[in-house]
Amino acid sequence: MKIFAGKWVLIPALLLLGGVACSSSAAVSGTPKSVPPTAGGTIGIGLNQWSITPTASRVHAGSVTFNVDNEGNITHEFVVLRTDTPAAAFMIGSFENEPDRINEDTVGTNLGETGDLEAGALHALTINLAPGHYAFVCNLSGHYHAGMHTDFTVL
Ligand SMILES: [Cu+2]
Repeated sequence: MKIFAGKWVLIPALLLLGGVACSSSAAVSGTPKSVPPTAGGTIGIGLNQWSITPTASRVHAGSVTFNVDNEGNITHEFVVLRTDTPAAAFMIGSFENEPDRINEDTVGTNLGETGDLEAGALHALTINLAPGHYAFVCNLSGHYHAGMHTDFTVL
């Protein structure tokens, strides 16, 4: 009898978890995400085909640690660029003798990057960020073109 009763407790708990997941994903696609209350902080970064998904789109200036998770199934990288240009508006061309990349030397200032991360790899990157507009990109050949870019604001 105890096991049977336990199942009835478990089912509503799973339904509740499903409801929370749905409502949080709906919030992500809508209004601006929450701003951490203190300077700097920690931001999670999900890399995938073909997207870069931060856990927040804004942060206060200071030391920021990006916990980068390659959730995809191929190699990706995470590059932080300080630039006034919207992340989706960079010209695509040749960079470091490879086609279909943006020129990190001209589109803005490269403040740091993870380098190549194999599928499933985790990498923490800490950068001191001043207020301004930033673009996060994966600049492996073809990856920016495919959609691996997002805007980020430091307040
Ligand atoms: Cu990539």
